[in-house]
Amino acid sequence: MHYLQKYMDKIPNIKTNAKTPPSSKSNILLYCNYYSFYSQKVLMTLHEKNIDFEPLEVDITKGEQYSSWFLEINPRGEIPVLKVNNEIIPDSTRILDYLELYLDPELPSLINVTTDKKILENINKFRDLIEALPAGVITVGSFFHPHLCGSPKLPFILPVRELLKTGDLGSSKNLRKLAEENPKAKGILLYKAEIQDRKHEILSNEDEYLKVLNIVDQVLFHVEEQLKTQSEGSTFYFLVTNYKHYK
Ligand SMILES: N[C@@H](CCC(=O)N[C@@H](CS)C(=O)NCC(=O)O)C(=O)O
Repeated sequence: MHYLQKYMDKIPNIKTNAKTPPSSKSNILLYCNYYSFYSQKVLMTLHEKNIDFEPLEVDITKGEQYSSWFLEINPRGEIPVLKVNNEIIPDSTRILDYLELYLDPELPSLINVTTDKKILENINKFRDLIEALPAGVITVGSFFHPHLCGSPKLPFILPVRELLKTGDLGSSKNLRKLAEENPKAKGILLYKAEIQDRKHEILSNEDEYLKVLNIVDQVLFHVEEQLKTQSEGSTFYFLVTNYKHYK
């Protein structure tokens, strides 16, 4: 079973028209896309913590993240975004911290699982290492250099890869155009266009892309080394040693 399937199966109704304000039963909404790495982190956390929420799918392959209604919510035009009542929380890392620290102290902890400072430091060290990996560069770069990668995984079938490649090539130009059309988001979109140019330089150049892959390799080496020090028995849970509540 795909590791996401258990989370996706729980999603009752995928809403595709996020423009329509939901007549929501829940006061927690997640603007997301099920194939986005950053959205997946948040979706898993919401499910692991058993939080009642409503997912609203934003179609990033069609550029829905740059619709004016979405730029009002997040001027960066990025998912995931969490909305709790009228509070907007963008960025997966901020969302995870919000869910862990502020939403409801009664909810099961996923990060602050212990008072042991050494274990917490270790959790945060790996969190930082993994968060620093540029997921978009890694993914889109693999479409430019297929010989460096294994077989692509769903949803990255050839038409999707081609679509995302073309999207990447025109992305900074689009961002600059959008910046002119959306005065409120202008500064952030222009900044994003600059970053996009830099990202494109890296991912389209084989030597530069190989440097990124080497960093991924080093990070995953550390993760594997850590996992080797832990038993895979009933107390095994990612990077946490002997966290007994996860069986
Ligand atoms: N730092 C952000 C990154 C979010 C991000 O890059 N999301 C991607 C989807 S995986 C996105 O929305 N891309 C659309 C775009 O930038 O145009 C986070 O952690 O949430």
